[in-house]
Amino acid sequence: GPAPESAQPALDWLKAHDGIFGHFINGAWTKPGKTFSSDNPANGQSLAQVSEGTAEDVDKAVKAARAAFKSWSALSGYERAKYLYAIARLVQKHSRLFAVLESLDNGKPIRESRDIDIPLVARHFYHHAGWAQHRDREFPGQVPYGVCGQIIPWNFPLLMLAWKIAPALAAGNTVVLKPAEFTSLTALLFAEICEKAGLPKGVVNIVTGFGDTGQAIVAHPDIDKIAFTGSTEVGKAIRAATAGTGKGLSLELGGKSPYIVFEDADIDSAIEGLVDAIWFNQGQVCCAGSRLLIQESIEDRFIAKLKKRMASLRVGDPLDKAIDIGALVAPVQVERVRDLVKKGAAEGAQVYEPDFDIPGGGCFLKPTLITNVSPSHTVVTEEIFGPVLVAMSFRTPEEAVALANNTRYGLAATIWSENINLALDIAPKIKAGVVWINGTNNFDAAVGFGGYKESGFGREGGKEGMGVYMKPAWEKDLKPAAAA
Ligand code: TXE
Repeated sequence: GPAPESAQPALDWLKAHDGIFGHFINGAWTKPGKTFSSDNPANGQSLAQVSEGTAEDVDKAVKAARAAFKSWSALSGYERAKYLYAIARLVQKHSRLFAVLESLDNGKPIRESRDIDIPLVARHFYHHAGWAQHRDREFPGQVPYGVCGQIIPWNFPLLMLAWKIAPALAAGNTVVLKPAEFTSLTALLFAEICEKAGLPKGVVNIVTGFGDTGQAIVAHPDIDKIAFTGSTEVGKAIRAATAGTGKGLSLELGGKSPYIVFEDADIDSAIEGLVDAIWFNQGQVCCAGSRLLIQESIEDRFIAKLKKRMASLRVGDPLDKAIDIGALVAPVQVERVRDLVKKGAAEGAQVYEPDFDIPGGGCFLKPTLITNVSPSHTVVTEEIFGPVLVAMSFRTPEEAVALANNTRYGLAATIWSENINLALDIAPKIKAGVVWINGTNNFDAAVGFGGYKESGFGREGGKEGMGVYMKPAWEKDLKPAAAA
């Protein structure tokens, strides 16, 4: 196969920073404080030391963002757009470095970081440069919140940063963003991009750290809005912590999305879609099609084909361009996934893994299929967030809808059928933020993405996503009591 992608550009960049990072606050790097290691999950080696953000660090960042808000929000939309365009172009210019750094830090296949994550990041900033200019016409009587605290997960580190920062800036807010502790590095590289783009100091502040740093952001009295993507558990805690404070809030949480295949589906396409739905990014995707619902009449044939396809998936070094599945983000995530699969087996499920070797010494797992389950089984109800598909069958479209909706989540769904009338009849009956028909994982910066039920609320992308960063002008001078 082709030679693996070279890690060198990323290693050189880390070396240029002596492998240790402070926070990016008010347009400058702070002196590193107490640090922790950011590891490469493919081999366990440390990539860099990253600082643990304290409440004082967060406070400094909020003060910088508050000071910057006045002039940033007073710029014309056209002027704000120029910065967003500049950021987009710089992300493209440094896309190889970003992609390699992302794959080293997160474990995702280089093909995905290079062809999906990083291009979508650039696309997101380009798209929102347009929104900066259309804001006042499309949102009459609305103003930006002010300072936004943004907390993001590790599964799409730079892309989740783009989903948060691009609309916030386009609307005229300033931000304090905390990347996930496993994957801080591309956020820190992004800080450099902001410098290169000439973004006024304090508009974007990056504070690294663990959950307690996130808590300090959520608790800070001078933050006007919190945006969070991560686990449902932490999302609930954040909602409780912000209740009654007057802070705005949007949450993008977990999922257990159904992938429904009807008997008249194009089976080969449905199987390729399924590979993308559940094995893309090692299954660490909030909208992963993790619950296969298959019509009983084709169940045996479909499962046999699926197993064959699973046996041809290649698990290996994330920088190897020929692999399909890289490393999970961290040992703790591997353990979480293994525990859930064990629980499934203990509850009587059948667990299938293809018979091939995977690399040792890293966070690698085989693609896994779980069958012989009932709706109450843990593996059916819980988000696994790993390369594990759970399959169940149905007889009628009504039963498919009932099974699809039998979840506390509501983020995404996929329907596969050659009968478009059937697909269009089913789609609106499924309570999910997005329903894909004969396709899956289709994202665009112009389309709002988000959930129902325990998958959260608020949308990211498009006009709906912009709306999440604006509030009625009459609220402008109202302050939460704690900040008054
Ligand atoms: O998430 P956390 P974890 C799900 C997935 C996964 C599970 C656990 O099922 O297996 O969550 O992952 C910060 N206040 N998803 O533990 O803890 C944290 O530092 C404020 C689905 O990594 O929610 C990180 O920056 N912030 C999800 C971010 O929250 C806190 C993606 C997410 O971490 C905090 C990730 C606190 N009390 C996990 N505690 C998706 N929807 O895509 C932690 N954080």
